[in-house]
Amino acid sequence: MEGKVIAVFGIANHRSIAFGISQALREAGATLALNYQNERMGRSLDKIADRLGDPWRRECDVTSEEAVAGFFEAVREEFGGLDGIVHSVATAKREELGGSFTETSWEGYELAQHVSAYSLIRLCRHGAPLMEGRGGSVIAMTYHGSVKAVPNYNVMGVAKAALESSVRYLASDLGPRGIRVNAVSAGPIRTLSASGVGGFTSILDQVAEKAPLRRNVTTEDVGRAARFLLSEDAAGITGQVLYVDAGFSVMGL
Ligand code: 1JT
Repeated sequence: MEGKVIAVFGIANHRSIAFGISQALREAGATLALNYQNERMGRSLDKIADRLGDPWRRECDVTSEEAVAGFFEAVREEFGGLDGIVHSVATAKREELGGSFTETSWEGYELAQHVSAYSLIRLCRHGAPLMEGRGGSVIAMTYHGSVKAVPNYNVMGVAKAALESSVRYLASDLGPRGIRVNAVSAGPIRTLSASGVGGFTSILDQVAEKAPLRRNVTTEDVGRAARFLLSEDAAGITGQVLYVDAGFSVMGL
């Protein structure tokens, strides 16, 4: 990944999936451009930035068209172009990750869709011009609750279904410009987001018991798979969802 510039969206702390991906990319010699959502998240990113070689970073709320345009303009000024984008951003109201799916509010649905799914389209719209003619690669993080009804995942499952479908449409749209778009479907990982989910420990234990590999996945596992999709080794792969879940999703019972 030497000489490649990759924009990574979604590092909240050292437990973040985006942090694991960033470390894997850096180990392979990539140059990183990171976002943070707001000033507070910027300060928490400052504390772990040294572990990623103090990379270039800029505030960018993915729900703002202007902020995303500004981020990629700044990347163009700093690096002159871009080779990849990592989308590892999602939000849902806590009360909607649990309880009755039928009670999902429009506000909660809209928020989950905007932050977790539509934002990928926005990143591609503004990022694709910087990747033109460089064989760009985009990845987005997803979860199996997009294709199966997983208790409590609720509104996020619908947002991830939209995200995975968007990956296919973006792959179709951007393929002729030499840009690949894929998703990585990770097994459950204890991140800051997941810590707000009731019963998450039990979810992790059930996966470790039932998955073919008899363990949970780590951000390092996900990081290496993500790096593969961002690299030339995956030059023939686009529009796919690659499962990194210790095999859990292939089990029938
Ligand atoms: C969000 C959260 C997106 C948790 C997420 C997520 N994608 C995966 N997880 C972990 C998870 C959560 C549940 C689950 C399995 C995995 C929380 C904040 C909003 C975004 O249920 C089996 C509920």
